[in-house]
Amino acid sequence: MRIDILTLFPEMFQCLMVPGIFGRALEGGLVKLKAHNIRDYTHDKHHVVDDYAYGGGAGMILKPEPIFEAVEAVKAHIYKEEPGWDKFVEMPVILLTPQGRPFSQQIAVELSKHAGMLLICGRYEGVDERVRQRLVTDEISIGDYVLSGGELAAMVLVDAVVRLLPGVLGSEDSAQDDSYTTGLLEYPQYTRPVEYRGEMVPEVLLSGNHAEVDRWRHEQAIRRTLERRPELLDKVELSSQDRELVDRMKKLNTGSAIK
Ligand code: 6GU
Repeated sequence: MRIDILTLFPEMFQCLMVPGIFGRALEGGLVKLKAHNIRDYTHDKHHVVDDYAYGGGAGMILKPEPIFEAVEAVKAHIYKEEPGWDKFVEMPVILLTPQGRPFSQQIAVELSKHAGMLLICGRYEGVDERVRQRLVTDEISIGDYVLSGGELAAMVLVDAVVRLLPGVLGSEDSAQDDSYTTGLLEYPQYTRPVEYRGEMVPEVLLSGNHAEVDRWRHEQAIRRTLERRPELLDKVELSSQDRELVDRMKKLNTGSAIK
């Protein structure tokens, strides 16, 4: 996948180049990531990218011209450089903004199917509305809190998407069992030692009985989801047995507190 990011702070994306899952994907050529400076697409002497809001008010607004020109230049460059790409290859152009639709695993899965995406990092104070009207195909927010710019949000999105690409995760850390892929939160995990500061690893995990282990984990995942994120249970498909389990847990009132 090819990922192009338009930002006023391209250096921020250097931090993705560290060793790890993402770094491996970059090095192995599974992902090509380029951060472009919007400022490079200005034409005036002072490289001005923002201006006062019409109608008044505090906060500077990102001007439309450098963003339009940056998107057009980057697209033209991609069509030239990437074999098989042209303007008919659908490429999402995503504005990262608190006003966007809430990011989710489902959106990450959708985006991971594209050959490329172009991310525009907005600034909290605002982006000229014509960028929304004429340039972007999607607007995404990563949660209900305010960041000073879209850069960190873009990194969150990029990480969630890239780890879904075929070949990025080894078989040992498959994305298949992820919370939010199964629709349930993860069950509790333990490693050695078997006793630590008086706390024991649950007996069943030491038993070697895989069917029992699977059953325990599944129950724990349901319990944890019920306790912490009950609203997720409404969206996931559960067997009638699991539904009964949930009802029993609710009756025992274990659903009220995080344990
Ligand atoms: Cl995408 N941008 C900013 N500035 N703040 C956010 C956000 C994005 N998502 C949550 N908060």
